Amino acid sequence: MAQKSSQEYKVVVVGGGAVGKSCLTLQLIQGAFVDSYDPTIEDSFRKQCVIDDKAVLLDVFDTAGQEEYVAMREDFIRPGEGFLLVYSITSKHSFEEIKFFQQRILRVKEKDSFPMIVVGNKCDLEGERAVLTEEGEQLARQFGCRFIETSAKSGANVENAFYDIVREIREYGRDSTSDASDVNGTGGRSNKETGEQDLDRATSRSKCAIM
Ligand SMILES: Nc1nc2c(ncn2[C@@H]2O[C@H](COP(=O)(O)OP(=O)(O)OP(=O)(O)O)[C@@H](O)[C@H]2O)c(=O)[nH]1
Ligand SMILES: [Mg+2]
Repeated sequence: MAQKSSQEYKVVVVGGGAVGKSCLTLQLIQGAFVDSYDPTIEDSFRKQCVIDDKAVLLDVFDTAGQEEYVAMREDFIRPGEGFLLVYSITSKHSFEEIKFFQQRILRVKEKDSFPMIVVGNKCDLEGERAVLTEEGEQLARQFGCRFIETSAKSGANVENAFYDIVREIREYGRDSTSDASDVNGTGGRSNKETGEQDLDRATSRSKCAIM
């Protein structure tokens, strides 16, 4: 019998300029960090992973944060099945910006909810923190999605952020077929209910291999 191929997930990384979208993507794909800043126009990567014992092919789209390249964004939003809404914990402005991205995604998708995760990056820069963890949690709760703080520099929680969005996509797929009354597509879960347990689940049951 032919071997069952991996389920493919199209994950899109969005957020303002210089919040660390490319570094998060690079850290996931190559396990590396670069200090220099080179604004993205568009990039995409693929990685084979095992998430919760299931083989997965992650298609990661790294989008432009800089205003001059924003026209490209809709081309990424349309095929996207799940979104990382990334801000930098050192920038209140970037935190405010993800509200705009959330709205934009829902508008393009013509949905009241869609798989997303709020990602507070640069958590290694605690001394420069401008957005409290509680503010991130609160916004994620408002969006009805998971929240995670990451550091593309140290690698902290980077895999968990990408794995959690895959979990959101799976749950959204299940909910939309099994429970049409669940309008926010979260199975009635609040972020608080899922947060730490999901992290435990991620660390204990997920592993990744570069293709
Ligand atoms: N300390 C620290 N610096 C980071 C982290 N993530 C990214 N950076 C730095 O922040 C700058 C911007 O990172 P990028 O990943 O290029 O940002 P981006 O969001 O892709 O930017 P655009 O492509 O313009 O939208 C670079 O100098 C990175 O080295 C992090 O987790 N910690
Ligand atoms: Mg970039």
